[in-house]
Amino acid sequence: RDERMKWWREARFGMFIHWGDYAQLGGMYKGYQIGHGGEWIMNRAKIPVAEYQQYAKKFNPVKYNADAWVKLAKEAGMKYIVITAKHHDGFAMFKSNASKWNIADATPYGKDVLKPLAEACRKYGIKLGFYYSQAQDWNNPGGAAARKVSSEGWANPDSAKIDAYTKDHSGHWDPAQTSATMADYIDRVAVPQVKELLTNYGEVAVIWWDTPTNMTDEFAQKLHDLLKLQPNIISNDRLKRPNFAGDYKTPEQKIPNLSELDGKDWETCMTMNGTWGYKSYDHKWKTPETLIHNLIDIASKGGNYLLNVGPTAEGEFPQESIASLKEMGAWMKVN
Ligand code: FUL
Repeated sequence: RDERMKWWREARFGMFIHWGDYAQLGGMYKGYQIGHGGEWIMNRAKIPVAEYQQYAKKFNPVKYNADAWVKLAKEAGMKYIVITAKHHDGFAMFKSNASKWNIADATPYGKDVLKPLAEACRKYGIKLGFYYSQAQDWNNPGGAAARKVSSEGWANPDSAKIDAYTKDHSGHWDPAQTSATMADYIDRVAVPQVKELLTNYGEVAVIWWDTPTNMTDEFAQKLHDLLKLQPNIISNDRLKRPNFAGDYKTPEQKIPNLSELDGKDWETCMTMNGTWGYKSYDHKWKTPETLIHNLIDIASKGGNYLLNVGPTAEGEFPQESIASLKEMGAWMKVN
C-alpha cells in the first residue's frame, strides 16, 4: 500500500472537475435559483426523469479542449486530476454499453470526453482519477436517491406533494426511478460501468467513490473487487462505511485542525466558489491569496488539496478559475 500511495503522498495538489449535463442549467430551473450545488439540481428541483433527459439533447460542449485543461492544471502545480465520470444524476461522461444515458449516445456532441482527458494526462505526466457515484443515480432505474426536500426558494406549487412522495419512496420523486431494484442497478449499471472505466482509459490512478446511500457490504464488495483491473489504483473512503475504508479520508470543504489528525492519509476537497457543478450566478469566489493560504495550510499538515473547477456546458473553465489557477502557478514557481 505504501508503494501505491507514494506518488499521492508527494502530490499535495490536485484538480477536481465536476462536469456533467447539469452544467447547462447553471443552477437555474424555470427561472428560479436552485439551492445547493449545481450538480444537485435535478434532486433539489425534483425534475422528472424524462424532462431532465431532454437537456442532454442540447449538451454540446464544442469548446472542450482537454489539452488546455491539463496544461493549466500542470502549470498550477497540480499533480493529478479527478473528474466526475458519473455524478449522482447518473449521466456517464463516457461511452458506455451499460446505459444509453451517456454523453456519446444521448447528446449531439456524441463523443466520450474522458478519452481525450486521459491522453492529455499521459502527455503532461498528470495522474488521472475518476469520480464515480456508485450508489446515487437518479436516472438509471434502481439507483439510490438521498432524500432531500425540494429547494427552498423554489415556488413549485407541488413541493409539499413531492416531498411527501420522496419520504415514502426512499428519496425518489419519479416512479421511473424505482422501476428496478438497487441490486439490479449495481449489477447492470454500476459494475459494468466501473469495469469500463478501469479498462478503456489506460492507467487510472484514483477511484473517487461518493455518497454511499443504501450501499450494502455485498454491493461494495462487487465494486471493490473490480479494482484488481488496475493493480496500482488507490481509492477514497466513500464506497461504504465502515467496512470499506479505502486508502485516504476526504474532509469536504474544510481543513482539519492539527488535533483532528490521526495519522491516516487525507485529502481536503474544496470549491473555488460555492458550488461543485457550474452555476451561472455563483460569484462567491475565494481569492487566489486564500487558495494559496489553504494549500500551504494543508501541505504543512501532510494532506492533499483537491481544488474544484466546474466547467460550463460549452466545455470551458470559468474565467475566475483560470485566473486563480494561473496565480497559484506563478506563486508555486517562486516558492
Ligand atoms: C458530495 C456530493 O454530493 C457533491 O455533489 C460533490 O460531489 C462532493 C465532492 O461530494 O458529497
